[in-house]
Amino acid sequence: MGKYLLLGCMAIALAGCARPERTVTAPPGTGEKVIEMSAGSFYFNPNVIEAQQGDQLLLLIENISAFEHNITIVSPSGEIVAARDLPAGRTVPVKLTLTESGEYPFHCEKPMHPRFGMRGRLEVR
Ligand SMILES: [Cu+2]
Repeated sequence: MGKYLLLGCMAIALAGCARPERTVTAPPGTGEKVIEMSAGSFYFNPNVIEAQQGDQLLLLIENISAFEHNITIVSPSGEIVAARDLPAGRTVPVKLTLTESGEYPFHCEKPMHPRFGMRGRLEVR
């Protein structure tokens, strides 16, 4: 199954392996906002997170695959604000304060994984 997915992604790698967008919105209010995510081969779910400037997020990212992944999050001004490896089968907490508005792209740092679809973004208003 995973192998076929990999081959399928490789076949369309030049166009990028488009994944449907799965969006969640951080709840309103103050305090830490918990967003549960899963990381698989090769996707994040959700892959679009909507939040407000100033939000403090706690991303709980469960790697549901048998391979190590990673999440690297970049601020709108281009600074890496989080870079964490995600061991197979484990849940890794990632805390993040959204000091800027704009788009925070994120991806898995492992070779070729972003091209296979392992990326997403935080949209901060
Ligand atoms: Cu990965």
